[in-house]
Amino acid sequence: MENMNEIKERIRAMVKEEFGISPKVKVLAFGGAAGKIAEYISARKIPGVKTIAVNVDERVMGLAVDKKMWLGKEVLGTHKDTAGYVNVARYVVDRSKAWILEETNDADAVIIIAALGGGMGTGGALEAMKILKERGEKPMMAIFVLPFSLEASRREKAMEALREVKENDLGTYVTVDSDKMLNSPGVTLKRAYDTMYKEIFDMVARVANFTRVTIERKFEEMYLDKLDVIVEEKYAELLNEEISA
Ligand SMILES: Nc1nc2c(ncn2[C@@H]2O[C@H](COP(=O)(O)OP(=O)(O)OP(=O)(O)O)[C@@H](O)[C@H]2O)c(=O)[nH]1
Ligand SMILES: [Mg+2]
Repeated sequence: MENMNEIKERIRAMVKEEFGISPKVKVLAFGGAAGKIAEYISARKIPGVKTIAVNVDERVMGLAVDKKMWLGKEVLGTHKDTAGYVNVARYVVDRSKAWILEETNDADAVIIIAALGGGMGTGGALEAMKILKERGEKPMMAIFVLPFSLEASRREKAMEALREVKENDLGTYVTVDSDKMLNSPGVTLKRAYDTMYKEIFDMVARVANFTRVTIERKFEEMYLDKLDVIVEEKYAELLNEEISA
């Protein structure tokens, strides 16, 4: 009896997989620091999560993530970076609007990650949120790393970006403050960054899990009776094969 239920449970899982209801969460990481965070997430594999690093900096191509987007060559020419100019990043990302929409089209949820304060992180994230908000309908959230207060002008740029997100209601976001790392003196910067990356990883994992549960629930509501019938049929088929073998 136990065994039968176990087999049916397994068939159930397989049927669901055939229906393609495994969730797809796409993480868009803008800028250099976010690229490193994307690598951290990618190395630890969360089922259903795809990491995409986006930058105008060619070094994005060297990252170990699921996908890399090197944008802006046509705008920047031989310049290697936005040189901190948020508007340059915004312009480049706005030109890549079609790509952003296409890339996120099949996602059940989108997570934007950026360390605010630089050009690409700040401008890229803001512009992408604007693009995704315009399309609407898709769950989206942002995870922002705030620069150290010591980086005064970067910190100011980051706060300005948060104000813009709030005022224009660009989307839900959470912040992870670099200053927090200063609370544990004696800890190396590498260790401190690792703790921060882990915190962000956990957030992404929670979103992925929530997305999976939501999709499964919706699927079960739609197919509940049918699913049971299919499972019974497959189970009977298996039994028959067993008997005739
Ligand atoms: N967590 C983490 N934060 C970093 C790292 N390097 C820089 N930062 C922080 O992230 C902020 C933004 O830096 P980047 O992401 O490198 O900048 P960017 O978005 O690539 O900007 P541009 O190069 O100007 O286009 C900085 O102000 C730092 O506070 C890193 O290795 N890890
Ligand atoms: Mg950079």
